[in-house]
Amino acid sequence: MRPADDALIVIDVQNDFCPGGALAVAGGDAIVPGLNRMMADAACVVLTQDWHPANHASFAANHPGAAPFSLTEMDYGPQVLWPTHCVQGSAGAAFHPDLDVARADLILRKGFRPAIDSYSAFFENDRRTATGLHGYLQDRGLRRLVLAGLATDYCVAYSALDAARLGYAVTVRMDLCRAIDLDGSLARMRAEMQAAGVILQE
Ligand code: VGL
Ligand code: ZN
Repeated sequence: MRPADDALIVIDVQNDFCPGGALAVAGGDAIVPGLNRMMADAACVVLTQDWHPANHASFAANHPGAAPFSLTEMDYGPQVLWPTHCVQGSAGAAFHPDLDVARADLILRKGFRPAIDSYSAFFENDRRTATGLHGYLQDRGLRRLVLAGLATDYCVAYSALDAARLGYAVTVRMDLCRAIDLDGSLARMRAEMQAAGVILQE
């Protein structure tokens, strides 16, 4: 058994991030059996779900002439424009069918405000608008976090960096993550996580 103050945060294991999905991450589905085994032992399990309205500002389709995976400038800084993905209530936004969703204590949805993206499970991309997860974990007295899921270099890394900044002891199970790796993003985010004191468990 894990110590009672450990929480497992499973990031965005949704159909659109798995092979065949709208923003497929190579091997995204391969981590599901390992995640299910980890969840079985965890003192607390939180699942996050990317959950965008159709008019979401992170979708290239909502920026006439913009190509998917190009960069734009938002009020809060640079933002990648993604293929339309994880639209609220769609099949792509559903969890991978083999993920043991019944084991979750909390399902946290993020990215539902049309004008702002939310990679991190803690703060939206302005780094100030809170999702409420910190309050939940604090109320339960959970100080040590294990993170896994999709994608390593976006939602997992941003969550890990925010968690470290908030004072949690953070481990990322790299073997139970898969990356998008856009323009060197994986190497960059690995380095940022290490510099922030996040333990990367290969
Ligand atoms: C994610 C890009 C856009 C992720 C979510 O889950 O890593 N990446 N939305
Ligand atoms: Zn998204």
